[in-house]
Amino acid sequence: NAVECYNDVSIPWPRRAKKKFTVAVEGNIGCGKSTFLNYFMKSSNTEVLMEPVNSWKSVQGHNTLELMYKDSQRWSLTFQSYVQLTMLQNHVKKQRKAVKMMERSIYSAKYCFVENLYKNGMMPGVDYAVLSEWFAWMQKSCNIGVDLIVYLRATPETCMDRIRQRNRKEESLVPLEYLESLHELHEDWLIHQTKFPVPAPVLVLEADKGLSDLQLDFETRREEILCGNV
Ligand code: DGT
Repeated sequence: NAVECYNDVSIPWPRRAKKKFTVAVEGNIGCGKSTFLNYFMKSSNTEVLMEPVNSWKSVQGHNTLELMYKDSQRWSLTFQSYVQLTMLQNHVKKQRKAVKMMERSIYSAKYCFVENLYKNGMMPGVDYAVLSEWFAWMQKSCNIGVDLIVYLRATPETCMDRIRQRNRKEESLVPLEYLESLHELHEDWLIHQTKFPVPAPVLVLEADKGLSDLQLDFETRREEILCGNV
């Protein structure tokens, strides 16, 4: 049980403190989160929850991601309230393996994306207030904790190149300024840690490098990333 585990010094810390771990993988659009998750998906004790982008593109037949990019003023609240729901569903989903890895979290949806829309005038104050009330209530009432954040830190220019290469239809309208603004919000939240609470320790991986170099880092940091559950 958890207490025995806590006292067993042969089990590496922090696995000793708690048997199951949740890792949230964060970073700008196009920074390489899917590559990271695909890599760790091969670990037998790890379950991976990819971001529900496909469900955002088809909510009872409506593509909310596309609507949000086409007319943010009109559709931001619609989109963000659905993102918040799908993130909550991932947070509370029963964990069967020792490590649960999530692509993004309810935190980056709020602290980076909602904040960005509001700050840049794409979301009215009243919509921001309603989402903030929901978010505060969920923090108090739901089990949305994470144990580690892996921040894939890439420059907006690298992200732009990768977005262009993958050529997702909805993202054809994403300008560099949007990525720059999101980058600053991730940096404020996870590196400077001045703006919003950080819900877990942050492990930073520099993600501008090429895929094979990045995978070497994944391997070197494997034990830290899987919290000792290697
Ligand atoms: P990766 O593997 O690092 O390239 O990850 P992506 O770019 O596939 O995944 P992500 O989460 O950065 O973004 C997927 C798309 O969904 C992208 O167009 C940005 C958008 N998105 C994700 N979460 C939010 C959100 O909370 N609000 C807004 N407005 N857009 C979001």
